[in-house]
Amino acid sequence: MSKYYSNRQIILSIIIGSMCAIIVGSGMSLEMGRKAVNHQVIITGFKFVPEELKVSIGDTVTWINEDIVPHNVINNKSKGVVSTDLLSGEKYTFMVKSSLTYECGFHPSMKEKLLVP
Ligand SMILES: [Cu+2]
Repeated sequence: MSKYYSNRQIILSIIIGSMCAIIVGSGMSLEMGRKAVNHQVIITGFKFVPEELKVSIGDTVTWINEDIVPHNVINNKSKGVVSTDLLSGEKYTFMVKSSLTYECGFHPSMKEKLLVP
């Protein structure tokens, strides 16, 4: 009886172990299949250029302020602060976690849309 259970436990652990290996292996191959990309958004003339960007989760976006006035980046919905205040010539890099619209906390008419397909 105890031998039966120990054999059964061995078989179960082999099956579970194999399933875990398959899941981890497929996840790793997906990760290895693509490289994170850095996208640059120039802030100029009170606009984010480009105003709309197709990105993938894990990519980074660098906002570069080329205006002479400060700008920043906040979450359009939550109004949570994403970047530091960017003085002229300063930049800030952010890692994409989802599709979102951003805006400038000082100038809410400035919008930046990051689209994750
Ligand atoms: Cu601004």
